[in-house]
Amino acid sequence: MASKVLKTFTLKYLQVLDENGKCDARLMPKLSPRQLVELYGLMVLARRFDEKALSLQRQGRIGTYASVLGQEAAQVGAAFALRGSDWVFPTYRESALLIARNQPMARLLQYFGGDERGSIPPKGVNNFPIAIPVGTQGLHAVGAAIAATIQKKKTVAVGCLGDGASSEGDMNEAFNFAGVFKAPVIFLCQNNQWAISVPIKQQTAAETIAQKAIAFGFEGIRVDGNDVLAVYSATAAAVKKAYTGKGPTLIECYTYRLNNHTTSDDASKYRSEAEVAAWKKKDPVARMRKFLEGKKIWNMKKEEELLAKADRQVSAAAAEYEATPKADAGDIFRYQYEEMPGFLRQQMDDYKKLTEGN
Ligand SMILES: Cc1ncc(C[n+]2csc(CCOP(=O)(O)OP(=O)(O)O)c2C)c(N)n1
Ligand SMILES: [Mg+2]
Repeated sequence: MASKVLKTFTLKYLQVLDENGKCDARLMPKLSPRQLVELYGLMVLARRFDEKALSLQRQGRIGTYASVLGQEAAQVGAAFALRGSDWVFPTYRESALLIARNQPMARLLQYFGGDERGSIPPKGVNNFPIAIPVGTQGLHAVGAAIAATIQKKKTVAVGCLGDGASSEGDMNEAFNFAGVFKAPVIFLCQNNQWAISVPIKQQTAAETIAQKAIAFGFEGIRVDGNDVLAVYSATAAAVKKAYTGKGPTLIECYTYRLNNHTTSDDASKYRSEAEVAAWKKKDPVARMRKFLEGKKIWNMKKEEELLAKADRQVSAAAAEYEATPKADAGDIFRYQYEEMPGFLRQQMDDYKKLTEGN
């Protein structure tokens, strides 16, 4: 008989910038002043896009939209560590990630306007189409990562997930496959504390999401998801690991969804104003701005120029979207059967009548 400790585990947490924009110089990633400003610019652009998308939805010009407010650092920081040839598998809440991955903003609006052609990535950039089913992105990413290994390509695949998605069977199967096959994959989890109205405490009894990786035999790390430099650093390390055959990483970005779940939700029904106010103080964009100002590479004039430029870019994207001919509504019904059955034709005709003129 024996009673002994077989294994003990530790879990890393990474924060480079604190809430006041003060950095820990020892943890600072090697980025030039130009790159630091670029990171900030991308977060600002994503935030302006988000505001525009919400307003277009209110005007009935796009469909349901999932705001990225508060999660810009988690997405921009991760994207910045990737190459165009790496694969990303986004959920519906990845506008900032996709903008930082050069997905044209007009196409993002087109997608949220119900037109799948908006999913087409720019040449040479492997952005997979947004998938709405929660938890599917992990399996897609692992599949792509294993395929890349077979093809001997130096590629990492990033599967996006939320705290809610970490409970899905699909995602846990993806973790398992990734571990067993040492797949060059990164699970980029944005723990934004809520899965619609389900808080993290009801989602899992685990203290962190990062620790779930340990059970599957690979590394998990929690980072301050409102710190763009921490997310960049952790992702860059995970990319390096994947490229050198050392397998998967689960990165838990500890962050917060400042807005409603989507434009169809009212979060004030299930969470307190005090909670939201506390997280507003940790704003990722303001934090990076303070850091840049502290380094004397940012000032009011540069800020004004950046905001004006972002507004111009977003307005141009909205205008381009509005000027793009709408998809034929019948496309929803086509391509399912070689010959369209009568009941589907009837639905198509009814739908067309309903949407005519819109
Ligand atoms: C398989 C599946 N089940 C349920 C839904 C409905 N649904 C949409 S978003 C969501 C919550 C997801 O929460 P989380 O993974 O934390 O992502 P977040 O929305 O917070 O970014 C649910 C249950 C869905 N889209 N797909
Ligand atoms: Mg969530």
